[in-house]
This record gives sequence, structure tokens and C-alpha cells, in this order.
Amino acid sequence: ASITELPELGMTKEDFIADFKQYYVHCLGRDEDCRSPFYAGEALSQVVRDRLMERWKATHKTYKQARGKRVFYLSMEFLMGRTLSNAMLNLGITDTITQAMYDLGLEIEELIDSEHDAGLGNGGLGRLAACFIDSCATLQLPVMGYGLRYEYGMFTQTIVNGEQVEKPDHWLRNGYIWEIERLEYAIPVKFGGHTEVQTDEEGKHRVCWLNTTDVLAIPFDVPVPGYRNNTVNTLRLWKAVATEEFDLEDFNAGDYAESVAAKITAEHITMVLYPNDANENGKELRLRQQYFLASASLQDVVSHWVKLHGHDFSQFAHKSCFQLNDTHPSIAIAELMRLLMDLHGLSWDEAWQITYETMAYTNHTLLPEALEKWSVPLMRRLLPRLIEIIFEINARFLSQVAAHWPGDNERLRRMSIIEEGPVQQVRMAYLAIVGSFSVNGVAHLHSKLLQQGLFKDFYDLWPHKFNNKTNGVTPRRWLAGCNPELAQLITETIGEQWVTDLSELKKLTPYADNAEFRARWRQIKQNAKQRLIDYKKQHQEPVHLDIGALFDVQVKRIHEYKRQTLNVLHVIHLYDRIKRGDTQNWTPRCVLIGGKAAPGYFMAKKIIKLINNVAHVINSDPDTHGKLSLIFLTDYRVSAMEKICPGADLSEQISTAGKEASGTGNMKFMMNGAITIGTLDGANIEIREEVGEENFFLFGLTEAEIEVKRSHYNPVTIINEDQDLHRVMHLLESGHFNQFEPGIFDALITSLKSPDDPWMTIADFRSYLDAQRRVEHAYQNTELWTKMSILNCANSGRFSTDRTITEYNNDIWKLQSKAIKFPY
Ligand code: DL6
Repeated sequence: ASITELPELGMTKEDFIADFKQYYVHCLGRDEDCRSPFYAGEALSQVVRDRLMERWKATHKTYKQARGKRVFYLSMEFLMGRTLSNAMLNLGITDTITQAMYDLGLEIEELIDSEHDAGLGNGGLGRLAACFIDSCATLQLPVMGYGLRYEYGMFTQTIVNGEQVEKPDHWLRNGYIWEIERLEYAIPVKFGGHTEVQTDEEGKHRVCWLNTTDVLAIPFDVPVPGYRNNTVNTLRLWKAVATEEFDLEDFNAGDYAESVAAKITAEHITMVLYPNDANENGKELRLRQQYFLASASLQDVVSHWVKLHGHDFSQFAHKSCFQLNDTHPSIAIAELMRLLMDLHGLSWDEAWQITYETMAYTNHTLLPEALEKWSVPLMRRLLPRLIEIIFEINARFLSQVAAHWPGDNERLRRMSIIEEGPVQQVRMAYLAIVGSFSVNGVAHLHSKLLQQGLFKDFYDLWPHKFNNKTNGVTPRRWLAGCNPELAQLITETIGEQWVTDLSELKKLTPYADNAEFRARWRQIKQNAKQRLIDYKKQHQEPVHLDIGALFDVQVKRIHEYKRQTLNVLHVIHLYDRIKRGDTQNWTPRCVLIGGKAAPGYFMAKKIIKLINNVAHVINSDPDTHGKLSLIFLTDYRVSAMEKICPGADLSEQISTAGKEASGTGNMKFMMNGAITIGTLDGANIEIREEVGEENFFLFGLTEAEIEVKRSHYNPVTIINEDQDLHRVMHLLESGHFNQFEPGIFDALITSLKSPDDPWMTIADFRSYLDAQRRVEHAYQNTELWTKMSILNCANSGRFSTDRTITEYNNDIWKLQSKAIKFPY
């Protein structure tokens, strides 16, 4: 008998109960005295994982047999969150398992909540990668994710005296049940050393990269289940380990510490996720991480290729595509050149043709401070072979530019991959554009601004490379999973097709006019608000939250361009109105703000402190009770958003126009029936187009207006001419919110009042206030508000990653979907 042949695992309640007991008792060694939901959660996860494992193998075999094209999604971040509930949902076993656990006296919610988030990302970019691989599996596309298995994920945020304090997130402390270590596929990655040209037996010259310090990349595979389709794709995360346990020579010579230090240096590579979302930091370790990801993943793919096709790479570009999630993995372009030339003997031209036909680059930001550059001396020391290749790519590219624009030396300087200066720098975005056949932005406005601004020279040269792929979110996690009550109502009303075809939600439109349906919709929103209150109570000190109040929510990374400060200015204005007795027809409001600041981002940390100080003053003033509260939601993360977005009434998307590439939180809120107050920025524009202007609270200058106004922006004059704003600024400047901490908000105030404030917060204040007034009136008309809420959900179909991925596939990847037969 074959050692891998097993009977298929059952899917009945009794099967689950029997397997659960087996794991709980025999594998984990627990008994009924163990009251910790964690171990029950672990046992249940094992039960579910077994079911995935069978389908995972079938998927693998199907892809192998088909020998079709594959896509590899390279990303430094995969912000997966929790896995158990999503796996149950996608396997279609949630109800049966819930019942099985109930029969055993266990509360499924408790088990689900005992799982630690896999927080291997900062925010939008990492979560997008997670939603993408969910959709790829659901669409049955052979796409594999490649990332890093950070020992420490995104830090845990606590608030002490109103300030953010970071705690390391050792998420692997209790193991990670969902991963499978694949030691048999370990790969060495080179660093340091030098290069030499050597001549082989056939007289051919080859560059050799010698004297390197190698680090071993060990793959850990995580299953990525599609929705009820038996597909289970793979996310492969690399862990860095030393190639040798210790350097034996050093060890024998008595230099024990030295030999251990080398091991530690190697293993540092995947120790920690850099917690910066919109700032490149130029640290050597970060470059090591990037190269480690790129090299391990490419070697993995290439060695798999060689196993199947030998050294014939003629079909490689037809059969493989690497999607680069921002510039972070874009060193892959030079690495593929290296592998093809130095290891497999291809000529430059052959290797180049394959490389640029295989690579596709997604840009996620227009902010100049987030555009990566690496110093040439650092690269030369760490990756000497790669920098040689980059210089050669650049030389050949610049001669193309010179041929296109003869004599235009200024353009050559502008477009060069190497930036000249006291220290030469490699412009990674330019490398990514030159080395890719496709370059995309993540919302219409963003893609347009890339073409007309940041990458204009490249667009002029290669317009055909540029395209747009507006972001999305997976409706499995962000509606079916996080809002089961609403999902149930939707399914009852229009059938269950919407889960895999979100455009079906349009069928809800007529129900917006049905009073009975609206009443049910409203009740579900109320229930979600109650759960949000309970969640908040569980995790933070109690603050009175009135369920009838408008839940006004802004959760995302804290950044000046996202303008949490504008939100706070509005809250201070409401407080000022209450104190002045201007409360006729008042709409009670609870403002919830959450998000993490990059630990080194001074202003973002000040914003958190401001929110907490203002919250303290407002919430402890009896005059505000029943009218206004402000709450900072600590430690915002994926699993928190799953509780937050179903309970939101109003979604704050208030960035300075032209600064937010897309946003994806805006889509999650919309899907769950929150109404957006927002600027014409990123995907907000498309959200408004879909839902109609009457169901969106628009305010603020457009991107074009911002750029015109910038040259003569005078916030002090605006403040002096606007009584409400003047009073708000006076309260802030008087120290009312920092009575025993003089001066702590000076930097924030100075920046708001500066004509050079890049975020132009003051410019949009009045328009924001007016929009908030419209919100208040609309919320008082309960029936109207509910109708708007339903229409937001009904028109959110475009923002499913199923649509986004279908576009990536039609325009860039061109994969065949593959049905998985199960049992295989
Ligand atoms: O594309 C995903 C996400 C967008 O929705 C956000 O608008 C954008 O800010 C974010 N970008 C980053 C920047 N990182 N880099 N580079 O996270 O991407």
C-alpha cells in the first residue's frame, strides 16, 4: 500500500467531534480540566487543517500535471490576520463545526478569538496581498505567494498616558498551526564576497560570485483555501537560518561567542517586520531582507523549472510571471538576470528578454518619502554581483533613452536608475519600471498621477506598459465572514451567488425602498454596533457608548496625509458647540479613531497623543454625555477591523487629495453599509461614482485645486476668517487639552498653521464641517440613512478583489483557471 494513501476525511458533525477529541486529548494532552480556549482552538484548527491538507495536495497535483503558466506574487508583507474562521468559511463547514463545538460545551467565538493575528504587514499593502491570494484561490488561478516569515510581526500597541508604547509581537511563541516546514526545499542565499570572471571548459566566460557568506532560506508553507471549490493554493514564507550551526573553526579556536554571533547575524534577517508603512528607511538589514526574499523565491521557481525543462528557458516567460508588490522585491529583476546568466549560461540579451517579459510591478504610493533608494556603496558591499548587473541594465537603458531623445542630457539624468550625488543611489522604482512589462497603479486617480507626474518620462517612452488596477477586498473575510448576520439577510434576499460574484449585490437596490427590509437592515446594524461596544469594553477601560449615536469611524495607519488631525479638529468643534450650548437638534455622535504610528514617526505619535488627550477632556465632561464621545481604539489590526467595520455608520476617508493611492478600508466599510465622508482621493472617487453622489458625503479640494492653492496657501488667514475654526485653534493653543503638559502639541499646531503644510488640513476644514453637518441631518432621518446604507452595500460589487484579480489576469498574467477535482 502507498504510504500517502489515506481514507478521505469526513465532514459530518460526528467526524469533527471524533477528530477534535483525538487532537485535544492525544495530541495536545489536555483534559476537561483545561479551561483555556487556546488549546481547544488549536485542536479545532488541526481538524480543519487536515481537511485543507487533502485538497492542498490535490491542487498541487493538478497544477503539476497541467504544466500551465504560474504567477508568483512577491511581497515583503502578507497581513493575514486569523486563519481558522476563514478556513471554515471557505471549506463550507462553519455551521457544522459551530454545532459540533456547542455539543462539546464550547463556544466557537471564544476559540476563534483565541487565535493570534498573523500580523506580517503594516497596513494596506500587506492586507491587499492577503486579499489577493484569497481571490486567486477562489478564482482557481495557479498563483503562489512568496513572503518572509518574520519571527516578530507588527508591534502590539498599548497606550500609556495617551502615548503609543510599542511591544514586540512574538506571534510564533505558541507555534503556528497553519504552517508546514519544508526543510527539503531549503535554499542558500549569498551575501558579500566579490565577483570574478572565469572561463569554463567550453571557453565561455562566466561571472562567479565568490567568498560569499551564505544564509539558508527555509520555506514554511501556509495553505490558502478558495471558497468552496477544493482549491488550496500556497503561501510560501521564508525563514533565515545560518548555513552551519556554528563556525567550527572559530569554535575550536575557543572563539565561541564569534561563532554564535555569525549564526545570530544570519537569523536576524527574518527576525522582525519593519514597522514603517510610508517611509523607506535605508537600513542594511532591510536590504538584506529584500534580497533574501527575491533570491530565495526566484531560485525556488528556477530550480523547479530546471527539474521540469532542464536548461531550456525558451518558454520560461510564457509560463511564469512575477508580480512585484511595490519596489520592495524589485531586486528580483537583477537576481533573475544573475541566475539566468551566471548559473544557466544565457547571454545578456536572452536573459534580458526573459526577465522583462516575466516581471510586472505594482506601485502603491506617490509619496516621495516612500520611494525606495539604495546606496550604491552599500549594494556593492552586500550584493556585488547585483550592482554590476544594475549598472549594466542602466547603461543599456540610457542608450535607449538617448536614441529616443537625442541630446537631452537633462532627461538622461532624470531617468537614470542611478541617481548621482555625494553618494550614488539606486532608484528602485526606475529599476522596477525598466525591468517590467507592466506597471500599474492601484486606483484610477493614482494611475493617472503616476503617468502624468512621478513616472511621466517613462510613460512618454513606454505608454503601453502602464495600466490601472483598482484595489479591492475579499468579500469572504470582509462581509460573509465578519458580518454573518448581514450576510444571512443578503443571501435570504438575493441568493448566495454574491459571495463569489459581488456585482450580484446590485440586486439589493430595490429593497432600499422596502420599509420592512430597511427595518431588518437597521436591526442588524444595531446588533453590530452592540458587538463593537462589547468588544471595546472587553479590551479597554469602559467608556459609555450610546448605541443610538452615530458611529463615526476612522481606522488606518496614523499619518499626516490621512489627516486624523482634521477629524480631531471637527471633534473639538463639536465640543465647543456643546460648551456654548449650541445643541439644538443635536445628533449624538461617537467618534472612534484607531491606528498605529511608525515608531520613529514623531508627528504621527503626537497625533495619537492629541486624540487621547482630547478624548480624556471630552469624555470626562458631563456636558458631553449622550451627545459626544471620542475613543481611541488601541492596537488596531485585522481581527479588530472584523469587529469594527460591521458596526460603523460613517466611514472617514479624509486624506489630502492626491495622497492616498487607493485605500481599502474605505471599501470594507462601504460593503458593510457605512456611508463615506471623503475627499476626491484614491478609490473614494470610484466609490462615489458607483454609489452616486447623493449617497456619499463629499468635501475638500481636488488634487488639481490643491496644487494650484499650494503656492499661495495661507492657513493663518483662513483661521482668522473662520469663527468656528478660530475657536477650535484657540482651544488647542490655549493648552486646554494639555493643561499639565505645556507645549506638547506645539509642533502639530505649528505645522497646521504653516503655509508649507503639505497636507493643507486647514484648507479643507470649512468644507469638512459643512459635510459633517449634512451627515448629522441625514442621520436624523433614519429611513433615509438606512436607504443610503443599503445602497452603499448594493453598489460595492466593484470593490471585490475577485474583480481586481480578474483584471490582473486578463491584462497581465493571462492564466488559465484550473478546476480541482476532489478526491483527486
Ligand atoms: O495598494 C494598497 C495600499 C493602498 O490602498 C494605500 O492607499 C496605500 O497607501 C498603500 N501603500 C503603502 C505604501 N507602501 N509602500 N510603498 O502601504 O497601499
